[in-house]
Amino acid sequence: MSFYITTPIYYVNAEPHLGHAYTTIAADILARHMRQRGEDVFFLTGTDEHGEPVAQAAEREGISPRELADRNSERFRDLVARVNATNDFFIRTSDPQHERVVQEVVQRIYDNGHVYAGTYEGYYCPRCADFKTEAELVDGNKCPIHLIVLEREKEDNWFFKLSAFQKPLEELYAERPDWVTPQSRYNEALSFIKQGLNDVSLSRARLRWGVPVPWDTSQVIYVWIDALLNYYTALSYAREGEDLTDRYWPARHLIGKDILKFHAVIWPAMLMAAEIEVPKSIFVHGYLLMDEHKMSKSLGNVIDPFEVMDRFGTDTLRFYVFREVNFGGDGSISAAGFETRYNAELANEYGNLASRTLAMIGRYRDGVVPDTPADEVLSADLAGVDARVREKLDVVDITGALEEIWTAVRRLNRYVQDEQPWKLAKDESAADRLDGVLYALAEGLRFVSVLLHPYMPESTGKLLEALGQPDVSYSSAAFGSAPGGARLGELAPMFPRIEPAAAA
Ligand code: ME8
Repeated sequence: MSFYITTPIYYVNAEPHLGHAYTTIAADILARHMRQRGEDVFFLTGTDEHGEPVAQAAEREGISPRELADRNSERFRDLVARVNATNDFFIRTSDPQHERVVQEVVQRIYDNGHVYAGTYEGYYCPRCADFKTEAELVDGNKCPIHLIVLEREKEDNWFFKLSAFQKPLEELYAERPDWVTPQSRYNEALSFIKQGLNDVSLSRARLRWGVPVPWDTSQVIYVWIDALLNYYTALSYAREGEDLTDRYWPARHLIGKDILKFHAVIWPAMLMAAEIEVPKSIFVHGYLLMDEHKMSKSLGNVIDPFEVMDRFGTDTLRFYVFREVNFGGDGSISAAGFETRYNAELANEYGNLASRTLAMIGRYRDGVVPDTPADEVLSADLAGVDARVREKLDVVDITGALEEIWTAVRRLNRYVQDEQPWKLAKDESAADRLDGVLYALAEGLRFVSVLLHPYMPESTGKLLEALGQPDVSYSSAAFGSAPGGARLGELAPMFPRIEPAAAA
């Protein structure tokens, strides 16, 4: 089966921050997990480069939009590599191949009779690139997200007949109750639709930085129409000489809740208008907060993900954000929180389990994992963890799946405490028992590491190598399935404790 997963494409009006890394890592965890299961995965991310958000930021910096886009797109590409994301393609909406397919699809929407010339009169936020109703404004006439004063605009442009899709959208929501999750976001989108849909501008008359409207090149296509189409256009040119659309479309989208309306209302209507199948699903996550405020470049309270990774490593970042904040909801993160979880969970629990296990097999069995059957009690306790992780990740419960795995990590540490292998080692008559305990520990460590692999690919990869068991396929995630007899390799300390003073 194919599994096509996407992140939003990020605006290049500023440098990436931790919020961007968050969605990209989430998509990567799902992509890696599905590859473990042998699915045919395609993972897309990229940058959104047209429209006022970028044009105005470039103007403020005194450079051209293209220069700004080139510079910041590269930073997003660096971030993707640095968080260890295994994306299959990185799209830029300034790619000529993207622009061509955008024009084709928009032309089809026009030919199908869903576009008309009209006049937009109302408020527009250039940072959101979004038309705002009066009810949405705060403090008189400020954007509710960016808190900047909005001007009333009047502009002749092309309109997309979103209102004509009210009924088809309601039907879509009725037929597919889990096409937007979590449920609260489904309810939010549906109630927005039920309030009655207004037509939306499909083009901008005053802006030059964008894709020209094919039948009226004096205007550019509205940036959201251009951007949403990235999910579709990418498949047509991501592989040279090959069109992947039939193989992977429709997509599963991961987005933040800030862009729900575009993805859950406008996007499916556009696709219906162009006679293209709507997405398989949309999962909407919450905000990473700093001191209870959304982390965002406009509020200036962003954490630099590169700095975090310099200090704690990539795997720690990948672990921490999903452990600390329940994926789907909002949650606060902090430097102190990073440090606490790093020491308490990665250093003391997982790292310690690994180093103790390897050290004991080294000391008591010359570095060779004993070949004995798995401990039955432990087997019973770990049975079903792999199935539950899989079920949770099938519904994008990234935090819930991690909690399942972590319960198993803790169970293994308790096993060490209960069995006290260092005592068994002193008793000749307990040699068989010690074999059993050491095998169970090596096997338990292997088992949790295969499950953890999508979250922390680098450290689990090294550990599995050291265990002589590099297979990360999901079918190998069965406790007791790998035979003993492997000779252990070297492993540098995985998560050395950070002393608070040194970390400050
Ligand atoms: O909206 N917490 O781009 P953008 C969690 N170009 N996630 C966050 C976050 C936070 N504090 N801040 C940002 C755009 N994100 C458009 C999208 S898609 C066709 C076009 C993440 O650069 C989250 O995924 O503002 C959010 O939806 C996205 O970054 C917005 O990125």
